[in-house]
Amino acid sequence: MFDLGMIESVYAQMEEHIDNARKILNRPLTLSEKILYSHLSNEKTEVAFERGKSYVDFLPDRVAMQDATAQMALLQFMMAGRSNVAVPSTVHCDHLIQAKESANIDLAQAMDINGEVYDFLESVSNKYGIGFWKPGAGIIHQVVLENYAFPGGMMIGTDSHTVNAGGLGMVAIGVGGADAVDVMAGMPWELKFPKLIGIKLLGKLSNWVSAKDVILKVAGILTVKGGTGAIVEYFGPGADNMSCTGKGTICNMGAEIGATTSIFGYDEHMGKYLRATGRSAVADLADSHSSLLCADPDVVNEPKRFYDQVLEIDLNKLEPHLNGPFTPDRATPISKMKEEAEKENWPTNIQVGLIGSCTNSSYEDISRSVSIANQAVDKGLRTKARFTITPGSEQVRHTIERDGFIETLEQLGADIFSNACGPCIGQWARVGSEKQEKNTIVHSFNRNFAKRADGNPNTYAFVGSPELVTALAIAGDLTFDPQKDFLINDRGEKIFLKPPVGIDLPEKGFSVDDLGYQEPAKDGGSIEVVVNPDSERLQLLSPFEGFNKNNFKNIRLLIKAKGKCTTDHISMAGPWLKYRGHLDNISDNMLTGAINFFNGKPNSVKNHLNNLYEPVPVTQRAYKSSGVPTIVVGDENYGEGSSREHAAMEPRFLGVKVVLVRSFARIHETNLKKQGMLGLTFADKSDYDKILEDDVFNFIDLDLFSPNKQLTLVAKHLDGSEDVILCDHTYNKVQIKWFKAGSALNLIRSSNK
Ligand code: MIC
Ligand code: SF4
Repeated sequence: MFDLGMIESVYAQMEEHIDNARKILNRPLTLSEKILYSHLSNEKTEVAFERGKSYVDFLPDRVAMQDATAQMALLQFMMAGRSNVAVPSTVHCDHLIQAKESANIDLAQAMDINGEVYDFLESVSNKYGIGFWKPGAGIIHQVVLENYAFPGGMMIGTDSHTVNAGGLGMVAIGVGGADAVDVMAGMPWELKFPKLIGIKLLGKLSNWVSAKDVILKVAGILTVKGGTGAIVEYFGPGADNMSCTGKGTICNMGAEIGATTSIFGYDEHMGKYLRATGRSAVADLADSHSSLLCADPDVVNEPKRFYDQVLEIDLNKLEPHLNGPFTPDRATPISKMKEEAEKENWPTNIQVGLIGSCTNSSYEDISRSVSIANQAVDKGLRTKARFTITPGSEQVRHTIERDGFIETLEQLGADIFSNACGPCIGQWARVGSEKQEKNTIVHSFNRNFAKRADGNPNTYAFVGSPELVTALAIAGDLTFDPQKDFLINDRGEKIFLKPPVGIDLPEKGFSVDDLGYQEPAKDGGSIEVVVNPDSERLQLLSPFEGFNKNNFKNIRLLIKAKGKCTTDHISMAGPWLKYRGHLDNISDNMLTGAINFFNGKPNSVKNHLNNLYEPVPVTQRAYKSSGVPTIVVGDENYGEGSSREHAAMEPRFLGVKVVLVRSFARIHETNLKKQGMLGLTFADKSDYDKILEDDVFNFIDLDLFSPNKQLTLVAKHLDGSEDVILCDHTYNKVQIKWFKAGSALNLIRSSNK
């Protein structure tokens, strides 16, 4: 068991902190407030923070990093001048394993291809006291849920789905690597005090309706930006009736509505889960502090008085959903899919069904899927589509193998891939995807942006529960509604599938031979971290230059991005994951997925140095070498999706000075600030329309940059006319210092010197 001492000390102080908060706020408290106020860096605060306004310093209990983001986080941490991490931290090797043949072959291949990166992560972890989860151990969020998450705790992780741990009552927040560096360096971590959305769940899940459908429905209501700046707190009888891992699924996909995090109060399901995963001592502690680990009763009884927004979902009336294509908030109940697919001309023939990922690979999830698979195997059905599974952890994989689930899934024709992200993040050697044919896949993951799973922009990906994906893979048809439609087996008989039945936790307990965990050295002082200067995969960082106002004159437009521009559009994953530790190399993917407003094409922008349309990175590198500053203009919710700070570091590295958009996603906005970039929003959103391709921009008042004061940008058009564009920003005093110093890290370095 990990962290018991730390958890004891969190609980020992919690009551006092909460009493203090109750005095300051003078009213009953939500769960999020209890946890946030008991993790303040200034414990003796006497102020009530304003939700959505106050910047507050916190001291999270732990940090988790996955391999694709840990490289950049740790390259930065190495510059911070510390000998050890200040709080318990872990690295998880999950994103770099490609799904191709089968688990063992793929894992061996990954060890070979990524050896240099794994060695780097392992030695840095060993040196600085960071726990290391080897390739094959599992996906970060599942491993965290099984080993580290605890009710009432607070953690940050360099991955947007860190929020998964809300299923175990933790405030767990996805951040960029630079934020992780703050916490690992022992500094307070700053967050704008979130707004609070309360979601009351009534009724009980039954038949084909699962926890996944709750969040698919919520995403449909709130959309991809509806949770921005807010914590979503779930409560009510529907929550009390739901397994801990089901709660995890709901919190996981809170990232898809932009929420800072999501959380459930401590209950008996969480206690059972802690015990089943070998943490009875933590469960005992949580039991004896249970009133601290839930919202106060008045809050639950009269939620409208205490949350900024309240929704109610009746699980008895909920339907199974499929969300997609191309965005996770386009929600369609399965009963309406036939109509919708016809109307939208979506391909209905399903090519592949994929289950697993950090979102849905619990024992319960697999057992529900297996209950469908069992019926199919018994009745002489096979899958019409290809069917694949990526287990979330070695512990789950080992246990489902012991309990015969893997065998059943294989009888149905499933391919079992490694315990890793795989197809969820484009690590999928899908045969034929390069032909870019229009096709449909269904999966139980969380994101379905264009090109995400297989690099093919014409793959229509729909997100659903694992059991629904299993049924759809058997039917091979997107419009199949297992609640009323039948299938025909090899003897020509009509088969109705019975609703899935799940097993919350394994009756015989979890079992595993090797967790895949490696404890760091007690004293790592003498461990040397080697980065080969000729490496293609790793590159030591050099500090970014500080603010110099002369660099902000005669700015050119690099790109005005049209519509959705997620971090996958700004810094694509899949084939580019291999350069996550090499800033120069990965910068060659910068904004290559963004659509140029002026010609409707990706990766084709006007290079004003030669008047040709060229790829974005090529154009920006040309500007960089000629010393031409540039601006990137974007639409709503710019930078939605991942926590990858590469989406902020690449433009910073290549010399972009400003990112001006209609609105930002939270993590991306912070990442830009941390890297010393100027991230602004249009004060008047319709000014987006005033930006023309040949404009030249000048700031008039950047030398007066201060909190709560707009900045003025003048856009000179080709015909000599001008538009004055007022820009809003959310920089506070410290963040302006980051900007002036060139990055937040530059400030840490100067204070550690
Ligand atoms: C994702 O799901 O998009 C990722 C890959 O896990 C990212 C992190 C990354 O880009 O490395 C995330 O969600 O933060
Ligand atoms: Fe991995 Fe996908 Fe989960 Fe991201 S969402 S951590 S890529 S499994």
